[in-house]
Amino acid sequence: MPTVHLLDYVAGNVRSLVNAIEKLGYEVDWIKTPEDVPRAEKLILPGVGHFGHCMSQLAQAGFLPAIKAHIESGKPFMGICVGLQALFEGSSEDPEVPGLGVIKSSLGRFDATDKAVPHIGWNSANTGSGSLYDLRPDSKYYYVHTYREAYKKGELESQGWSVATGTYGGETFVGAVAKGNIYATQFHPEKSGVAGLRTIRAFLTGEGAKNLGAAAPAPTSEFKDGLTRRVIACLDVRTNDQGDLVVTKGDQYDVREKGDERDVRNLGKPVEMAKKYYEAGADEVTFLNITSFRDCPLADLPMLEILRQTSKTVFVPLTVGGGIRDTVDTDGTKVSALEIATMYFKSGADKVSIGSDAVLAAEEYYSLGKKLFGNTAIEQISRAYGNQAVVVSIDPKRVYVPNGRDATRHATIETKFPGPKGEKYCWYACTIKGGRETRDMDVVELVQAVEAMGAGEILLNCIDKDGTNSGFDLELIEQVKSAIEIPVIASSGAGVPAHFEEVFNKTRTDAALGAGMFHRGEYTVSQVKDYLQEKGLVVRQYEG
Ligand code: 1PR
Repeated sequence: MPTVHLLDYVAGNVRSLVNAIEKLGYEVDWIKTPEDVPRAEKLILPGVGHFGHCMSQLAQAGFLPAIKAHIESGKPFMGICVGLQALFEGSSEDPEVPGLGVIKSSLGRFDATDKAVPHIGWNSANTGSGSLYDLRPDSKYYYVHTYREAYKKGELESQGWSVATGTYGGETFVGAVAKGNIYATQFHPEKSGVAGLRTIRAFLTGEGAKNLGAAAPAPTSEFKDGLTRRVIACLDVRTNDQGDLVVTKGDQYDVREKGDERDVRNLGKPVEMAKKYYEAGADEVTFLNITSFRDCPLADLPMLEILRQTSKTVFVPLTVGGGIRDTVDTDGTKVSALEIATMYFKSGADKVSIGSDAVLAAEEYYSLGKKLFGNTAIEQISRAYGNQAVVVSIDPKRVYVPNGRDATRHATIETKFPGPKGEKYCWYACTIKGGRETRDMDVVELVQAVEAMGAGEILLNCIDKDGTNSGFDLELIEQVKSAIEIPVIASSGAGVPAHFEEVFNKTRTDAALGAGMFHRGEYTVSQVKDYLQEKGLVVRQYEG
């Protein structure tokens, strides 16, 4: 098997990259010291998280001269995400720390006044008329980043670089660069489905370098630039009464059948269903271990195995949630939330989702006068793996009040759907333990606290809407979107493709998630995508 060398400097969750490389028939060999770098023929520098942190780690371990020497020797080099950013002179994310300076320019932050930041999702990498490592105009690639190289026509080209760009809001940014044997992508090719595997292959085989600048394929009439509307499939997973790990789905969080037996609703096997959704075009797959608060997560090996198996065949981002908090193992050993998250990342997760623990952490945050001490699960995991790796999953419930602000200290909205006694106002109370316990905290308080702690994204469920097939709670989504900068995934209530169109057109949500309608086979993800496309929204279609 041909070998590719991956630089190991504790860059985080690189399992997906290894899986993608192996899928393409290559073997991964790790470079663990600077002295090992010269033996690499093809070297990949993966990177997630913070620019300054990555560069300092590389510098402290003495890697920088060895990487520069590899690049200067003309041997194949690929940088991914922060691995691309490392090629620049610096980044405003950490102005004190220099980059490699191979590209004479510096990165800045996306402007958040007109859009969610970080930029998360599937966007283009337009190469213009010239070929660039088999990037295609009709393909979309998975990005997740806060800092970017703003594209200024001709600037990098005058230094000999070929450039692919994406657009986000009003900004055009650099999505990939190449010069001879040097190739770097701001997006994650290992998480970009077939299109991503194709560009990694172009690097590995050397075809990309050989064809650089040749005529590129022209876009088809379907081509639409910019970020797509993300459609996510969610699998609630739990052990049923027979001890099997199954995909289930509740109605307002009740996952038991209605008959006398009250069996846990069994809708299929997690690994098979995830693959099916990937092949139908799901932009991400989320697994929620919905009874984690009862079990010890360390004993929960089947969930880790689900991730290991899924990540070998599903090349889009995988999120896992349930039980991510400081805990005590069955043998009495203390295990931190960070250690549990690490186990999930090593098994193939790209993001972890935190539910109950986020609410408790937010309560503490307010009780201590909005001070951060760096010790919550959100802070620890986002510090180690980057904000983009931490999703906070919220299970809110409507609380109706007769007359708005006067009736409660909580953030109320005037609702078009009055309560049982005709109440015209409501607020959304956060719950923990899968909706079993309601806390005196509203969604606005929660999302603002977790954003301050370093959460990168919000998975916004709604207990009132869950499993109802009646559409998303648009009022809730708008209230949350108005309160924060980080992206929001709308969840709960999707029953037909039109509900996805509605949530994208009537709210500013960044993504939308469905569960029951897909599990019951009423609609496929690809039918939802086709519908959105017909209505003029930009989507990514699965490339077989
Ligand atoms: O609190 O950190 O251990 O995490 C537990 C996780 O499990 C949380 O993310 C919580 O949302 C989830 N959870 C707990 N109990 C349930 C339950 O259903 N009994 N499921 C549960 C949450 C909601 C969505 C669902 C959407 C879309 N499920 O994931 O998929 O509502 O459904 P629909 O499209 O069919 O309407 P922790």
